[in-house]
Amino acid sequence: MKIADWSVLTTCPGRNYVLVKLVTPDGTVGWGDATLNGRERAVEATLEHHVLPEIADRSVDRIEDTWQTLFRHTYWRGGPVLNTALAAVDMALWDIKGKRYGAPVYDLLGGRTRNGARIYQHCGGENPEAVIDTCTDVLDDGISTLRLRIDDFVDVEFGTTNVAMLRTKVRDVRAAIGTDPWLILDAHGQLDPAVAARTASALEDLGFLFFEDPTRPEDIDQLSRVREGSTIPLAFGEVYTSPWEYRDLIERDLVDYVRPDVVHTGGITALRKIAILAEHYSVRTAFHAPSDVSPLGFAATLHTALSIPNFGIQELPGYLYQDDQSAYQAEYALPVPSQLDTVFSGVPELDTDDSVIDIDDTPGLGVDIDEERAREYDYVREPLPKPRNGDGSVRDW
Ligand code: GCO
Ligand code: MG
Repeated sequence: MKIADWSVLTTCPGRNYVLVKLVTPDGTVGWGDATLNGRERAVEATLEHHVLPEIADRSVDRIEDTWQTLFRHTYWRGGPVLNTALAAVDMALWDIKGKRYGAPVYDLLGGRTRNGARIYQHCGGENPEAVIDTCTDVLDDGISTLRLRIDDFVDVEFGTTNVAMLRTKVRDVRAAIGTDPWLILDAHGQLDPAVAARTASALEDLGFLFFEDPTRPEDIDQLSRVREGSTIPLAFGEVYTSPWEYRDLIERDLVDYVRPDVVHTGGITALRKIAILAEHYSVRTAFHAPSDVSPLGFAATLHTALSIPNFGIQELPGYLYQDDQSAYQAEYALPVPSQLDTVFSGVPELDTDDSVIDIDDTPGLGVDIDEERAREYDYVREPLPKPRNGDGSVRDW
């Protein structure tokens, strides 16, 4: 069976999503997510001008072979733009395969290894008091793992910060929520290695599931400094765009959780490759999935999460947790995708009482797109944050 037709659909039901549609001669449709936050048009152009014309007429059955050709025959391989385009094709092919065999994708990946995926929720706020209020609300709703963002507690300028102040404020959160819930702290790669190491040991006794992105993604050696002085589990890798970028992290025991994003690392096929390597080193997954991953990409993430043995925890996109809206808006002031359910149907639903999310046995990825509605929401150019230090120099966000 060949790929008979394809199209790219960019929609903005509150925020931008780029979707790829592949169609077989018998009319089976597969959808993939090609959203790269802030650089959507670059992926759209890659798909329209290069990737999709080249795969027309290929067999829809050969997912791995298509992955290999799109990854390796580009010669200048990898990177966020090319691998996001590759990911969308990969997801759409898995969607088609599921529909053709009448099976949910997780069944094609070996079947369920669990009844649901344990999730964590972002808890943001304009100041630490507001963060505590958000945490309390989220816990009241039955979610028991809470992710904090370093900027809500301290100012990180020039890669450094007041670690003692951070500890005091995080301790206040712990005092307010009690001993049971797990915490996650995301430092967004903003800390210099020495400061990251000090932060890790200062937070060690405060009940962290993991400390996320303590240092910059460009140099994983910086993580060994953090590792040496602390036993806090580390999570890393959400900005990486190829399975190969996880190899040293895993083999050198620099992480406890890997955070590949299904959309940016090359789809379900890439997530599987990373998860299998990680399994051999007892490293677990915490797949990246904030609201810049569409419901379709999130479904693809879940199908993978539900079928691997070393799943750890799953990030929840803010749009699946309604009470999250204010916290989400506060975080980077990014838009809330409020008209999402007019475009996407079959989106996985959260069972808050259990802190887990599950997916049903609809064949394929299980998410459908209302193309007509999607076309009503035109692309809106939304620049990414561009923070500066006090002296005007560039600062990470
Ligand atoms: C996370 C992330 C995101 C990123 C976003 C950038 O842990 O989910 O850090 O919220 O900021 O993906 O586009
Ligand atoms: Mg993060």
